[in-house]
Amino acid sequence: MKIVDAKVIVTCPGRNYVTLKITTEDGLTGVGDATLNGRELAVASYLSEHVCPLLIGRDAHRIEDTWHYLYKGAYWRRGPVTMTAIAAVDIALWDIKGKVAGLPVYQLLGGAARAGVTVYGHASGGDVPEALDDVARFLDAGYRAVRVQAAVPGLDKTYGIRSGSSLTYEPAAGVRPAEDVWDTGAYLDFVPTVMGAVRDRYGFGFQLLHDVHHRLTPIEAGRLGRSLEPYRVFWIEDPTPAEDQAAFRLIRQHTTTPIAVGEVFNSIWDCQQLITERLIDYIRTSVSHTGGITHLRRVFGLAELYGVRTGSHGATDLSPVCLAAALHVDMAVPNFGIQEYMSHLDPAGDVFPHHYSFSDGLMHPGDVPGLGVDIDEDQAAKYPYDPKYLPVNRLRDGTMYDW
Ligand code: CS2
Ligand code: MG
Repeated sequence: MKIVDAKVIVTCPGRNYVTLKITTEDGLTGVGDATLNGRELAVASYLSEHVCPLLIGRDAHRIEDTWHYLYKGAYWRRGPVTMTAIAAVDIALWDIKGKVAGLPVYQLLGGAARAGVTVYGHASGGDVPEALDDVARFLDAGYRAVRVQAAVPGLDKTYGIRSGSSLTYEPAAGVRPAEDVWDTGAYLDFVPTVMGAVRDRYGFGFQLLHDVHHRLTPIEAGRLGRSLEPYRVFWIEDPTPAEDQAAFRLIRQHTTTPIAVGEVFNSIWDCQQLITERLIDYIRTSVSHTGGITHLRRVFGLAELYGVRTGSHGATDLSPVCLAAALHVDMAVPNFGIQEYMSHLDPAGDVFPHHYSFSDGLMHPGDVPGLGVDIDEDQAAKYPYDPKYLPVNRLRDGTMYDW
């Protein structure tokens, strides 16, 4: 089944997305997410200049061979741009294979290992009362897991705080990176009061999560983890810059609070030490930044051997195509943990018609053949690319820091 067309569609329905659409000689199409927040055109160019021409004439059925053709064939290996580009091809080919087989992709991955995919939503607030009220919105909507972020007193801006009436937090804002100020001491003193207030108000009948977003040193992360133990958080996420895998040995010496890492990773080698030394409890690699379904299954398979569960990234900058593919993988993996779900900004739903659904805290990818998501090119054309950058952080003395 030869590939006769492969094109990159860049659109901005509420935020920028990059989508690869592959068409076969039979007229079947498949879509893959190639969005890399703040560096979208790098992946779009990698695909359109260096990958799409090589796909023409290849057999769409040969997913594994195509993966290695693109991975080994690039010579220069790994990295977020390369692995997001390969992911988009891989996801699109699994979409096509599902359509040929007449099955939803999760059936090709071993079938349903659960009734649905437990997801967590993002509650936040400009202060503790606001954050507590926002938690109620998610619990009332049926979520069984809620991530809570609150603005740190004394800081002008804090990661993860939604503004206005939007249901979604969108960090990529300015045409140049906003420069935020960070204060670790203020943060470490404040977060336990937030988690304690949540448990005081709502009890322990749901999973409570928090994203540290790469901002602590290992010993600070140990201190935070220990301070949160009374509140039984489901995980602290990205406590320290994830590339320093050995640093997590120090965190583990100081706390039993579970740790989730991986959204900035793009290959199994990025997380091999964290998994094989059991330095984390959840691996957050996403299907669209980690080489697609083919490679993500390898990461999750390694994690299963070491008792590490999945907890894939699912912020708004991962498109509805990514979410659909993630849900198919989540349905089938044995060591599923949880899936992040931040509803996409309007009018993304007009551009990406989909079959996935949410009910009673669980999501399901749907049972149509393939991924159950598509891109409406006419709608996509209405929303031209709008360059946006993620913020940067500086300490109060101006030192560049992790955002
Ligand atoms: C965050 C993301 O959802 C999360 O866990 O870490 O919002 C992250 O900041 C964005 O995906 C960056 O583009
Ligand atoms: Mg995160």
